[in-house]
Amino acid sequence: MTELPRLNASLLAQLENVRVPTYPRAELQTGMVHIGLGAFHRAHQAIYTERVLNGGDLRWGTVGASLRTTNARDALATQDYLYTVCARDQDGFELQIPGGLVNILADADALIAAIADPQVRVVTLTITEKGYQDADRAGSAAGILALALTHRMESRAPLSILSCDNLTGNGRILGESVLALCAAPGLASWVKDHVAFPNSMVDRITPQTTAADRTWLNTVAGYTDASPVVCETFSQWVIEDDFRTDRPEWEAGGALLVKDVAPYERAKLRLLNLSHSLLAYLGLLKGYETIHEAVNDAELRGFVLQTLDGEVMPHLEAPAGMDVNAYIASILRRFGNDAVPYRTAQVASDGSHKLPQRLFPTLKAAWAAGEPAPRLELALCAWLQTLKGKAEDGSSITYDDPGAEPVRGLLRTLEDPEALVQAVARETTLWPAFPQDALLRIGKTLARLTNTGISAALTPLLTR
Ligand code: CS2
Repeated sequence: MTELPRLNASLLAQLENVRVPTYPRAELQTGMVHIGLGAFHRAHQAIYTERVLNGGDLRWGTVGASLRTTNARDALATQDYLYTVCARDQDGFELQIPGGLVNILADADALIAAIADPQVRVVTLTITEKGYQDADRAGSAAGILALALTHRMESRAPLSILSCDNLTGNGRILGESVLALCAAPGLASWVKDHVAFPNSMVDRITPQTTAADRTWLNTVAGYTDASPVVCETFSQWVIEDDFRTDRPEWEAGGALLVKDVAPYERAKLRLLNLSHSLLAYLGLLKGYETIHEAVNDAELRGFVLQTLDGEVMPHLEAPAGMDVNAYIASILRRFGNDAVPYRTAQVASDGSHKLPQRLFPTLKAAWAAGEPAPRLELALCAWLQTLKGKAEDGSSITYDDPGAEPVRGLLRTLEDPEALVQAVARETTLWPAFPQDALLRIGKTLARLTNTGISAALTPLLTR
């Protein structure tokens, strides 16, 4: 067998059935910095930018930064920063190699210098929900941005900083964190006037790349790529039209520029991401490894639909003109895409940071309106139950959520579900002040889930 060539710039001209850059990469200028060079950025924002570059505006080459690991840099530097985006569904796949990435930085000082460069006008970020919690830590994204902005103030170079994470008001939250760190004289007021933090809503299901993905790509593409990304074909990006600089014309790639992102963000988090989390926690308890298996379980699917319909939609102000039922149907269809397997454990990870975005606002709205929310309360219990680490068939559940450590600590000593719920509320900072009557109900639901198992707990909540 002949050895497959490795992806790099010299290979591009020979590739068939792969979309490659149509512009001269050597002429790219660096106009953007991206912080957090994971699979999601590469499958999402980078593809919108690629459309702009293919359209001939070469001012938007991207310097990426990946500070937590050097994996991305190690893999991509030897491929001339090229990688394959494989968009797949049941009907087939499409391959594209975007060319907009021009360098990858792996240390904070180099990143600060890159953001300080006046030629850069836009910074984008995908740092996950967690990245916004430790905002005041030195070395956090907000800390790095605040330092870089000191230099930009000296060179009088405005900047637009665009958050692309799954948080309501992501740009506003980031802006507040950065401003709180702007201690240098005059910096805070300069930033208020010259730096924009638009909100944005991002959507494309992009699991972590697996070894199986890499092997599959090698066979279908005829070259090896150490760092491909596999994602669904669907993609959406809604951006608040509030920049202090010029920016790539992402509309050309299908992005929607709007005055107010909030309704889109809320709908996505409370419908799509909530359903994802429901399927992840309930699915893990039922022993499912992937979201597509979980969504094809009639009981779980019914539960998700009835939760959205009966307990989420009544408290949701959807974007004008949005057909919410069609949106929900499309979510479930997308989750069923087994060509892009998404692990329940990946969605479950960092629930301590995700649930406050996806679940708590609706729970609070329901409680405030005096309306019952038994399914949402059960969802919270399912999360607690997975932290005990055992599926119903006795197999172990493991996923990453350092933020949930205080709950794991309580679980080591507290057996009684009702006492556990009270202790989580009293002794940890994971939940905002939940009303006592709700805590009592949640305790009872957790007891039922523990004693009778998941199907028996779900059945009374499923109306026919
Ligand atoms: C998922 C999201 O892993 C998760 O928590 O719910 O990453 C989801 O796939 C994306 O938000 C889809 O755009």
